[in-house]
Amino acid sequence: MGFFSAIKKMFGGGEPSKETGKEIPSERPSAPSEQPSDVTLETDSRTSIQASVPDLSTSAAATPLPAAQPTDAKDDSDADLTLRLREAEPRLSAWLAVILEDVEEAGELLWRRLLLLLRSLDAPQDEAQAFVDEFRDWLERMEYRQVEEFRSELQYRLALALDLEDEEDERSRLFVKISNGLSRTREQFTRGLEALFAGHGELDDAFWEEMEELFIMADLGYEAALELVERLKERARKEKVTETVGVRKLLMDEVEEIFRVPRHIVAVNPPEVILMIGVNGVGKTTTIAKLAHRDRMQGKKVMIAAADTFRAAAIEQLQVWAERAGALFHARAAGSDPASVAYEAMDRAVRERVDVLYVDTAGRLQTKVNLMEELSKIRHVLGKKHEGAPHRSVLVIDATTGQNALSQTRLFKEAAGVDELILTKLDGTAKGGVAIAVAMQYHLPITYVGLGEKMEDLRPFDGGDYARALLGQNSQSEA
Ligand SMILES: Nc1nc2c(ncn2[C@@H]2O[C@H](COP(=O)(O)OP(=O)(O)OP(=O)(O)O)[C@@H](O)[C@H]2O)c(=O)[nH]1
Ligand SMILES: [Mg+2]
Repeated sequence: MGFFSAIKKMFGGGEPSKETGKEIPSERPSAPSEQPSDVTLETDSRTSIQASVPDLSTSAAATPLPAAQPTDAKDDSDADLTLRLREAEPRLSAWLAVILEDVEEAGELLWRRLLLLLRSLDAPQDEAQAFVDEFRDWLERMEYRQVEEFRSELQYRLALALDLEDEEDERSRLFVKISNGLSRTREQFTRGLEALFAGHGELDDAFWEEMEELFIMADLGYEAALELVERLKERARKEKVTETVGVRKLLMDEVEEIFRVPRHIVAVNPPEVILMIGVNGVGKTTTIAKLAHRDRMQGKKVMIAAADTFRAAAIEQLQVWAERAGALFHARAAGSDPASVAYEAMDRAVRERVDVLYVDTAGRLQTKVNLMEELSKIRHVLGKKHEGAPHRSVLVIDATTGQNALSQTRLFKEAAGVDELILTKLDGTAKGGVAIAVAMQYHLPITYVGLGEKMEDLRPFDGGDYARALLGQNSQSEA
């Protein structure tokens, strides 16, 4: 749950509350505080704390803050801003528009406004301050100054913290992102489809054959292409579609259906343990960092274990990411036994009452046999230390590898077990069609997609959005 989720209650479902501070629950989860890497934290991030209900008329008496100083809330401009926030549409983007008005770059004005926004939304002061401090540190590390450089990340962080990711606003932002990421795939695919529809009026054998070729070219592979055409024929028969133009809708429905793989729900006894697997260079480490970032923004306590002990540089890379995300980190020197690292990390994660443990694994072992043996050893020790662990084995696949994704999935599924897939590097590839093939052949859910190298570029996968983005529909409104 987002740590400012109380605001949902305030603004939930309709008119913004005109009486800020009146409909506030007395308890809420505490904010994620900065967790320096490799430091034992005694606090449990799930502990509820007593809310200190801010009263803007008296908050001048608030404790002074270490970094960005809150302004005197009696200040006229602040009162005016608070009023405008209350009057704004109860949507994140609307609130953001209000506080970013006249703000061009990072600085005191921005920190003040952010604190004001968070406090107006009844975030306890220390949580608001932690949010602002973390964000300011991040901007410094990234060397971003202009609002346009960080607006999107700021909105993403607020959405996660406020538990507003399902909001329509965020969903359409995600759709635009997926749609942009898939533009090259779509371009190729829709051009082929248009030509196909233009060249044939009726659903005859020649039409279906050409469609099959088109699917093969879109990186579905032979088997999946064949199967997809069969399914479309069946749909056309059932729905009595006889003209080629009607096939677009059938295709959209079918693709959406393919992605509707039931998600496996496992009863989790915390810490939830997630094992990241996949071949060399697909994006395992980066994806762990992005997932950890999401979890941290949602107030979870996270640990990352470097069970990729193959190169010293890989361990250092992971440590840097862990620090950036504010996650605990567990590693041993390069060349150590990966299973021992996993075992120790598991032990520590239980003792330190971590919510989520990510185990990063190597992608580059000399032989497949080695890789698979090592993975099963890691799985074994995790399960020995903590019942049910790993709760999820996530196979990371690089979308740019196209057809190769299919053989990787088969190999890992057979040898190591795979519960779900994350598809990375969808931005800019023309091979996004491979997602269909993998989901169709292996009946595995795709849970997230990587749409770029930034922290906010990992987003939950939505089959419907993906189908629409792939097949050239520009809006999700018709959904
Ligand atoms: N454009 C783009 N690049 C990505 C994405 N995900 C990861 N990358 C990049 O891919 C490269 C490899 O990422 P890593 O996370 O190191 O991959 P890995 O699987 O851990 O690699 P090994 O540990 O060597 O097996 C990095 O340069 C990442 O920035 C994505 O979604 N889009
Ligand atoms: Mg790695």
